[in-house]
Amino acid sequence: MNDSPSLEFPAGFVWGAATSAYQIEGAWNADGKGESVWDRFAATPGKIADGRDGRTACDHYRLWREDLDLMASLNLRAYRFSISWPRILPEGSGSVNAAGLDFYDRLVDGMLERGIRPFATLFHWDLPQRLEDSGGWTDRATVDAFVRYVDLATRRLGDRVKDWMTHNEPWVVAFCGHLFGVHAPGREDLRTALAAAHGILLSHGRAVPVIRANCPKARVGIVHNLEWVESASDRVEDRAAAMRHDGAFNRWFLDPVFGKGYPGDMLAWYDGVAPKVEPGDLEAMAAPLDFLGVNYYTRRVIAHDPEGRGDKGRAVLAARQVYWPFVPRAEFDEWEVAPEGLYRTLLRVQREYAPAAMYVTENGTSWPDEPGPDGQIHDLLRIRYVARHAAAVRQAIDDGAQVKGYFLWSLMDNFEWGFGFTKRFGIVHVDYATGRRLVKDSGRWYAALAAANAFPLADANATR
Ligand code: IFM
Repeated sequence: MNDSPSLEFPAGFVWGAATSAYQIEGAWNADGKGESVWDRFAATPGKIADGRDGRTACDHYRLWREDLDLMASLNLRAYRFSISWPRILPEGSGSVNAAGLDFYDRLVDGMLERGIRPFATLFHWDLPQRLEDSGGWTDRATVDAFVRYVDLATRRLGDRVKDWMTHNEPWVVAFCGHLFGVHAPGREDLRTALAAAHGILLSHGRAVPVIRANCPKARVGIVHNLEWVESASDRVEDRAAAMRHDGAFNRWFLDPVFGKGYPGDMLAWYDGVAPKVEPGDLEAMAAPLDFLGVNYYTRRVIAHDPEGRGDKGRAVLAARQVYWPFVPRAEFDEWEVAPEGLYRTLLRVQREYAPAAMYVTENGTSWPDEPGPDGQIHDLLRIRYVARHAAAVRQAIDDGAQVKGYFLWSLMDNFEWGFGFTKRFGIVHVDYATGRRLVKDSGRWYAALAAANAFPLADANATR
């Protein structure tokens, strides 16, 4: 930190870090855990960039005490983690694995002992394989099974965990997993993707009252990955393409949760493949929430393109992404570094959906960080990225967005799904051969921010 003016946050603003079970726990079949779709998918040759899988990952199932100590040493007073459904119900439904529940029981106690507030995500993509075998999210039996799993988890932990998220990024599960085939379960069909999205949103809505019944004073939300979308030009067809991208990516998932049903323009676009909506589905999906979790990483500039340039998702939308050469891009998937998009997204959500509160439940950036000659990791690009996005959050709060906290993705480097271990999002480096954790410069920077509830403005607007 230096002597420049400081950007302060409202008292009580929550600073935390996020992870998910499959990405860090490892112990894929320990103590009675069942197989998940990610165990199966990652073991399938050709699916993961580096050919590796999450069997061991960061070995957090074994090293969780050290990891919680590390969090406490970084002044993190909140931790967003996810619960592995197949650790608790190895077959998705059926018999309960007591050892799985015990693990999360100990983990939650460990957080509370260290003054860390648990934010629990109930589904971060590791569907029990047995449920996938009988139709997965396209099958209403999976919705019923999810509600039972949520009942079990919240009965056991609801006396201590008060902040609950049903799902993480339904768009990714539905589209990456069921249309693009790059995530588990690896299906490739638009109708299936939309049916899966429907099952996920329905399971969210049906789980909300169960959480409230089991957990007095619970604060319940869902986490959506949102993108700021801009049209590549003022041409009518480009604007329409940008509107479709926004419809498919943002509104398809926000509108039903906030009681607006599916957006009419997208229902028309998806004519013939739209999901079957049964009586009561839309009402269930619109169960009142206490907060919305916003995962934000990038902005998209979209142009009309009937071919979609070989990109399956955009081909479905007759659109393509345009990269403006003057906009910086991150290493990961060429995501634009666009903090203004976070600012605009938070204000847009506040204006159009009026959630009671919002958390930025994920934001971060990956770089090929390795220790330098001095044994340290000087990840200045990550510090700049986080500072700029935090400044965007602060400005959005000033301008009326009800944002109550920020969770950095991620606490530590971990298994980045189809990219395997080739991407490092952590503020803590993990040596996968030894399991050794090493705090990066960004970790120390974030710890100072969390302690002060403020950071030097110069960190956000430095030009180098
Ligand atoms: O690692 C993922 C996380 O699981 C969900 N949100 C995006 C992150 C980075 O790709």
